[in-house]
Amino acid sequence: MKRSRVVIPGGVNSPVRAFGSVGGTVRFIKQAKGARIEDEDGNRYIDYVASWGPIIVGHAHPVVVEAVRSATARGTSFGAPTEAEVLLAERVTELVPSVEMLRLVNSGTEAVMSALRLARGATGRDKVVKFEGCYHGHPDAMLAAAGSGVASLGIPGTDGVPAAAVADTLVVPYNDLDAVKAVFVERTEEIAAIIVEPVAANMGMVRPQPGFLTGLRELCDTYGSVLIFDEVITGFRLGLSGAQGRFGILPDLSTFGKVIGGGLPVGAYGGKRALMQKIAPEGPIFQAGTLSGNPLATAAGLAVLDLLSRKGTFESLEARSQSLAQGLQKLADEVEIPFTSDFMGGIAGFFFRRPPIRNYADVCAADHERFKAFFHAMLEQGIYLAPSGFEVLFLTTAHGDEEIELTLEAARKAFKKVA
Ligand code: KE4
Repeated sequence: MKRSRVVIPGGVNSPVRAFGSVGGTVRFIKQAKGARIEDEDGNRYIDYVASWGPIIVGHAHPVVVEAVRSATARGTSFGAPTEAEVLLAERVTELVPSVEMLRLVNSGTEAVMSALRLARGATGRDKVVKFEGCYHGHPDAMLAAAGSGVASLGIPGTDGVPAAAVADTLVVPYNDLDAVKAVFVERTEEIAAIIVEPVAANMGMVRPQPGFLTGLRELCDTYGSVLIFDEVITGFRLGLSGAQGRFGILPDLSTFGKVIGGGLPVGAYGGKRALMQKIAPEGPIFQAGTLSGNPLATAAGLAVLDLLSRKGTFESLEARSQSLAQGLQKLADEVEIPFTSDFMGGIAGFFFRRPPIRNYADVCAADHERFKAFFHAMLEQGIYLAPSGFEVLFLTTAHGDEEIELTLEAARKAFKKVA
């Protein structure tokens, strides 16, 4: 880490990798296979980061490796359309009912940035509503901290973001439909879009309360605003049609990433044809990218979607998430530690506090010191959890009964240690 800090800020290429909230020694990963990663010192771990979501069929899956290898042999990038991009766009439009057209980009951030620009261009409005604790990558407009009031205009959440960049971002508590209604009553025709993680997974896992997503859909219909589901994490991880398929709610636009690149750089945004046709070169709203639709990433994405389409895949993936979440809950209860776990599709989450956990304030009130101790007690037993209490556990189809049993055995000891 000392060497990498000399040439890379914080020694990492994305802040959460630096173990900032848990401390300790960052592991440099040498290789991975299935549900396991191996660090440069030869230590092996059962992996629940899974590259923060892209790895859903396990690391180095032979079908994915072969797809990327053969694509590479035909050239790595052309800057011209390829059949693979059409195939991937067709697959996504088949799998996700609300998506009639799709544009591929290179990251979730780019997908969100582009979707916001499209919503603003299509409506001629500037304001955007987001939810405290939801993360949508680092477009300036999304780096708004919640202001003082409940439905306040955003204030810069980081240095380098001008106040003007977040002046049109309204930040409200997750699951607080009344707060969103108040914003629309006050600002009626000003709201271009609501952007929401349909299941929040960047403040740990927080489910939408019954009626919350439906309420957002109704408000956007009433006021002519664009409903954007940020499915960069939930897309193709909660099921082949993502969160929108599970909840039966159709957003106007969706953003994707992670899984559809199979671990290679991909993002995507898509939705109603009438909206997407406004994107250049078909329409007047500009968006571009040198490596968008990259042949290697599209090959990996297509291979992963084919593997995920196999019968029973999501049922068994969710069964493993369930075993893990419920097993952790049982072990925490046995030693009377305040603990809440949850799961959905290929995601599991937990907090060191009792329910209810409805929003960012509830998550902040969890015992993050105890999380830190638990994280290390698991890491030293070969279980690699996400190094932050504001993240989730990402499972893969390579996490079998053995991996879950080993994880729960380690957790039994770790809970005793932090009790
Ligand atoms: P990227 O730009 O990192 O590809 O995607 C941004 C993004 C957008 N929307 C949602 C819902 C996301 O979760 C993300 C990125 N997720 C984080 C994990 N919590 C990426 C990890 C990291 O920043 O290194």
